[in-house]
Order: sequence, then structure tokens, then C-alpha cells
Amino acid sequence: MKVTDQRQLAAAAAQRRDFLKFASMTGGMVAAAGVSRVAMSALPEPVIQTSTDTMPPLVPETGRPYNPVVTLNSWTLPWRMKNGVKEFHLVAEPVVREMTPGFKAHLWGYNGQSPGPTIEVVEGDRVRIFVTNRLPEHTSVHWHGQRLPNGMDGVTGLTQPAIPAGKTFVYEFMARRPGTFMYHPHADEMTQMAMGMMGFWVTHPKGNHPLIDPVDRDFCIMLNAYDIDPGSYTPKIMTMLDFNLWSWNSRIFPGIDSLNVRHNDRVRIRVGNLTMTNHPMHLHGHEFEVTGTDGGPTPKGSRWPEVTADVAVGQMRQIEFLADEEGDWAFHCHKSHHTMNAMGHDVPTLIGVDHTGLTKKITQLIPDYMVMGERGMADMAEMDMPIPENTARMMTGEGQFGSVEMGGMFSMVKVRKNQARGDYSDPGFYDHPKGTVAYEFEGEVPVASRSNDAGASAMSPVHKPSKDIEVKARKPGAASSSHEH
Ligand SMILES: [Cu+2]
Repeated sequence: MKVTDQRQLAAAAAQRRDFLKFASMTGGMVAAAGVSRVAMSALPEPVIQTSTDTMPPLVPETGRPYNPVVTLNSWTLPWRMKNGVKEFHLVAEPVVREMTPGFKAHLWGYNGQSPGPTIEVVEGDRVRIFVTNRLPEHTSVHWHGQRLPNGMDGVTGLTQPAIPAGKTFVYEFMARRPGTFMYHPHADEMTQMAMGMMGFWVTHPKGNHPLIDPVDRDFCIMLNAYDIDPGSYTPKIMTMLDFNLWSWNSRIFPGIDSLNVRHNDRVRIRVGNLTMTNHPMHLHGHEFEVTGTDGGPTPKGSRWPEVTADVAVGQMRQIEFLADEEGDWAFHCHKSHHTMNAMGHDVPTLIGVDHTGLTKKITQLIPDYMVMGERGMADMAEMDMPIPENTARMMTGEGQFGSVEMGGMFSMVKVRKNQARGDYSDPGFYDHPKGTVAYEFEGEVPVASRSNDAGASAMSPVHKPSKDIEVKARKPGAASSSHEH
């Protein structure tokens, strides 16, 4: 959960012969004159990055200045300037992504990661992107949302031939309008996007823009989803709706870093959605405005305060707020099933069902049978039950007061007075001022008479033996079409 220093990364990479040149790219820039061998070559050496740490912003040392973004648990692709053109090298390839500690997925992505690295340019930049295909099948890259020549749009068959396995294609266009964009294949899309091929593209405004305010922190979150059975590594690409891993930048809570900001920072969060359903993104403790969509910055008169913004499939939204409340503020998708990790949806609701006596009978038939959800599902968060190797826990994450009982699309905005400018490291848990935390009432609590009414027993902690229970026992780990724990 720490921000790795770019220099450490560079040093590690330099030990590998393939990336020898990366050391000279510290800070992200390669001055064409400074790295003669690279500068002389026809295309830039690819930079590969396999760490899941949130990389610090890549501050531009050449070209027009801007305030760079931070992509949670991901990074920004270095480039080189060649005769006034910003050159990038994307490599489409199979990758191993740790989605959360203890759980790795075999995905497809770019330059060592899924999602691929964020590409940052400035309005008016001429951009050349070399795309090398190291996948077992053809691909292409669509620059989602950009104004560009039709033949650079990346739609296999329609605007270009597919990039065959083993080949490199060149895309070149001017970044004409500022905003938040994405890139993803437009070739065997169902497979390649289900496997994790996607990335962010940010075009910063050239100088002052009437609708784009400067911000202190600028974060990128790509919403993506996978269907990976507990104990296995590869997504099921045929899944259309019933995904079991709802992720940000191919990470799931508690594997998602927090968004660490300084008190009174202006914060922008850019969200793109390449899943198969919409995600209402909800921020605690602050109101934000949607300042940009897929089509660019929104007119100021169209903005209103809200705390939840829906991001539909294929959409991008930029939200902005003043982080003027200290604390650890939850930020998450508000679909409660999207803040859970791998689980089945065909588990019956058992709240209020008394299993007394029943479990004993079942365990004679199924020795490792376990009662789930008798009092709700919260018990599952703390239960130390055996799960298959390489499986993310369903709802977990430790807070300073216990289990957070969350998974999937969940993180925190951590607002601190003493978070230095430009410091993105995790400040730890919030130190609540005395007397500002919800506490237990210790007096006598009057009992409402309706507690004795019919129906109240469903919510009562008092067990009443139920009659005629139909038991649908599922043995964990048994062959089944679902993916429950
Ligand atoms: Cu969601």
C-alpha cells in the first residue's frame, strides 16, 4: 500500500538487460539527445512495469507543463520526444495481475499490467503510438473518445486490418481536445476486454481552460470486472452479466490503494467504465460535481452538487470536490453486490432460519457443511473458513475498529492536514478527535411492544424452532456452476 519511488523501480528494472535503458528514464522523460541508442532507433524501447504499487505522478520535463494524474495501483507510460512528436510504445501481452494480496489473475494487458499504463499528453500534441502485439491472436487499439483521422480509430476490419500476432502497428494523430479518454481493443472485444485489455488516456488542456480548473490531486480509476472461479486464475470470457470480481484498475478491495490527499486540496477523480453494467460511484462526507464527461468538460451552468454519480457502460466521468473534511471517507460503487468479492448469487436467504439440530444431521451426510447467513452475512467477513488456494475473500479489509466487510469496488479518500503536497503515500488510519466517534449507549433501552408481533421473529435474536425447512445443502468446493465460497 505504499507508493514506490520511481527511482527504485528504475533501479530494479535496470538490473534486467531488457530494460537497461529505463534507468535513464527516471522522472519519465527521455530527452532525444540524452539517450543516443534509443533516440536513434526507429521506435522507443518498451517500458515494462509489473509492480501493483501506485506510482507517483510522472512530472513532464519536456513539452508543455501540466499537473500529472495518479492512476491507483498503476502507472503512467513514459515517452520520448522525437522531432516534436511524443512517441509511446504499447505492448499487448499476457500478464499476471495480483488483484489483491493472495489472489493473482492471468490476464491480458499492456506493458506488464492490466490495465495498461495511463497515457498523458497535452491538447495540441502530435502523438505517435507503436503497438506491438504479443498476444496469441490479432488485436487493435481503439482510442475511445478521441477526435482523429478515421483510419486511426482502431476498429478491426472497418478502419484498419487487425494487428497480427507478433507484428507492430503505428497510430499517429493530434490530441485535439482535452479530456478523459480510454483505450481498448476493437478486435475480438468480448475476449480481450474480459481478459483486462484497457487503459486510460488523459489529454491535459493547453494553458488555462475556461471549463477546466486546476486541481491539486488528479486520480484515475478504470472500472472493470472479471469472472474467475475461486481457486482458478483465468477469467471466464463467456460471462455476460454474472461477474464475481468487481474491480478498479484490475484490483479489488482491500487491494485498492486509498486516495490520499491534503486537507483543502481540490481533488479530481476520473472514472471510466469498461464493465457490462453501470456503477453508481458514491463518496462519503463531501459533495462533488461532475465537471467532465466523455464529450469533454461540462458547461458550468450544468453542474450541481451530488454524492453519487452513475457511470454507465463505456462512459467516462470526472468528479471534483474540495477535500475540506478530515478523515477516512469511503468511496465505492453503491451496488452492494459490487463491494463483495467472489461469491455465488444462488445462496438462499437464511436470515431468521434456525439451524439448531439441523447442522448436526447434515454434517453426517456432508462433513464440512457450514451454515451461511443465519444472522446475515457479516459473520462471513470474520469467519476463518477454508477457501481454495488463490481465492479472494468475499468481504474483508481491516479498519481500525475491525473488519470493514467490503470487497470489490471500494476504497477510501484519506484527507489529512499534514499530508504534504505531492505526497501520495498512505497516512494510515484517521486519528479521530476525542468524542467524535459513534459509541455504545449504556443506559436502559425500552422495548417496543411490536417486538412481540407476528413477523418480528425474523429480526429477533431469539431462536424459534422452524418447521418444514427445505434444506438445499451446498458443499463448498463441490463441482457446481456457481462460484460461492
Ligand atoms: Cu458497481
